[in-house]
Amino acid sequence: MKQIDLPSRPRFAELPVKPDAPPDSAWGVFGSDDEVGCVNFLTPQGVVDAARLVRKGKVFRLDKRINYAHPPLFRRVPVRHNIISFESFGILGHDDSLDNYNTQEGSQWDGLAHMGHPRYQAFYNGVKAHQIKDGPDGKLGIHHWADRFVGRGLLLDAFKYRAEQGRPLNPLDSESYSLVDLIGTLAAQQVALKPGTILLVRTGWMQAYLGATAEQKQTMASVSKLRSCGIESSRDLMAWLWDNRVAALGTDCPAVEPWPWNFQDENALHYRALALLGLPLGEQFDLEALAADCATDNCYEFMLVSAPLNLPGGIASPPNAVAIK
Ligand code: UVW
Repeated sequence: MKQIDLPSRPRFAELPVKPDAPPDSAWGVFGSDDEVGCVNFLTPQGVVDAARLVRKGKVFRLDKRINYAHPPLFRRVPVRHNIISFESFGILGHDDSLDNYNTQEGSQWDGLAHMGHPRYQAFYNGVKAHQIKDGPDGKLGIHHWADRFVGRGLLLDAFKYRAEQGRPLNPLDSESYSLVDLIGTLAAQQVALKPGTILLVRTGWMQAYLGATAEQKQTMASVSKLRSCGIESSRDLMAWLWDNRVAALGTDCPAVEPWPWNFQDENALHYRALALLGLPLGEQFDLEALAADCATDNCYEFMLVSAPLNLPGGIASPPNAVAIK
């Protein structure tokens, strides 16, 4: 983790910084070989400042349990957990293994190798698909985040805000939270975005999913039948996130943006965030207990510690994240 001068970085309106880079892209801002994108906004000073947010010793796990979604979304295969006995060695003990573990089966960070841009046929910083797939230590791998994902976390309870505004949103429909909603939530919570914030937005999807019947969950596992709320995919949203030096955007919904999203649409949030800005996207986080606590003490900021898998060349990872207040 290196010290970077956050204010000296270009504003969104000044992007791109390289003549051959796509519009609205941060390619080259952190160097031509950079592989972590907006995670660069997490700095040593940010870690120290985040530690000062720990005041009452409460820890909130932000990942759902593995296999929480039954069946998993997006046709991902359930994990099989095997417990292996040491009996044959004459020892009372076990180890275990996981079969079919898809790093995106549930709570997850999408890494920068998850989605490339359809027009430029490239991932963040111009990386090509073969650079990701060839070799055990592929470009943009999740292992680059293994010791970088610590800083100030901020929860925006947009679901609560919309309900309090008398404009409740159905999380199990393809409705959008707008940038105006997010700014309104910030104002209602009387908090500010600061450089190097890991921004978590509670959309209400996880709560609604957990309350659904087994039959509804079966339907939601179908890619074509799933309907989910999410955050709007607009240029203004990207400018707001970038200009505020947001390091990552996590949510409790399946795709950050509403599902279904149009893979042909070059303006989709996945392309704008992952491929152009290098902004990590978090999905299916469990923000329920954290949101309840924040509503109780009216403190929506905390230290966030996430230790993604140290998997060379990995595409995504369970966040292995805790919020500490
Ligand atoms: C897709 O959007 C296809 O995947 P995810 O939502 O897991 O990033």
